[in-house]
Amino acid sequence: MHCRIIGAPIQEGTDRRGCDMGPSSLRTAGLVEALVELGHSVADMGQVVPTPGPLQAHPNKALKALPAIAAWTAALAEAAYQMSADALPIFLGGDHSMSAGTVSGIARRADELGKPLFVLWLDAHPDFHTLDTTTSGNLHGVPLAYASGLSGFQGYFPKLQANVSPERICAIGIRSVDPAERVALAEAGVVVHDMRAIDEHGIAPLLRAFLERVAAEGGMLHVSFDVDFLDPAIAPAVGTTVPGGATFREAHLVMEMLHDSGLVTSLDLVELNPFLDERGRTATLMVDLTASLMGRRIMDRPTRSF
Ligand code: Z70
Ligand code: MN
Ligand code: MN
Ligand code: MN
Repeated sequence: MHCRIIGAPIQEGTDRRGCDMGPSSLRTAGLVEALVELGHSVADMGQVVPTPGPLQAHPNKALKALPAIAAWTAALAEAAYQMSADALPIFLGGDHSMSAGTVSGIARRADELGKPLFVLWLDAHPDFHTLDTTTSGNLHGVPLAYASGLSGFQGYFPKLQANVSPERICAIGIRSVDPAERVALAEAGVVVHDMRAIDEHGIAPLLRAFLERVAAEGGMLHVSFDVDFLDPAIAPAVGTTVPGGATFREAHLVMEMLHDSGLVTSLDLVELNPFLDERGRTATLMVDLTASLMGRRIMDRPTRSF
């Protein structure tokens, strides 16, 4: 597999500073080396630079850094479109507002190829606010709603060239949802597997059902991995820790199943805040999980089914 690494040192989407060091930390933890070791060819494309556009004031006074996030979104959507032409792009955040750009750019690529795009959202949060419903004003809370084509972004964020259909989104690990998001997720038809569902059924059957849908429709699959999907006990380097997250073993299992499916076409690694890390522990875990997604295994298996 040919992989492209793209850094997006964006941190204006969150109150907590330090996410802009995420790409450096993931590189330092050996991301490129891990991929090469697995036999992949890797091109590190460096960092994306935001492209500012025309500004417009928004009536929601809570919104923070709207012009900056719009500028990042424009640049990242273009980068995601370009970088997905001939490779598997891996986007290094940066806070999760990064995915407004990456998912919409990949959606444009999928549209051009005539393939349905599916998104696996691994996160404690659904990030499904619109510019009107967010009360914190932190724009890492809106990327999935924007990329789904929800209304209210027109004139403030870059015009969407393509969107992901909300019913082709599967969110796993969810355990912190605001009231407006709960309503919007249900209306849009996003498939949400919260922590209770994981506890009741186990994470494997939930993921398997989704992967079977992606395979049946011949879709592309974008995986957006927020560090806070993981339990804070194993992944402390994130600004918004929420107790009760995915375990080490659940997370590796998800990555291994994704690998065996052969369906993943792009990946976000977001919200790593090295300023909060313990000697690179979380960064190293994110690199190890990426390695599992890209083919690292404990033992060879008789079949490669998922
Ligand atoms: C909350 C808000 C959020 C990520 C926190 C939290 C949003 N729903 N997203 N961390 N990645 O402020 O809108
Ligand atoms: Mn998130
Ligand atoms: Mn989150
Ligand atoms: Mn966050």
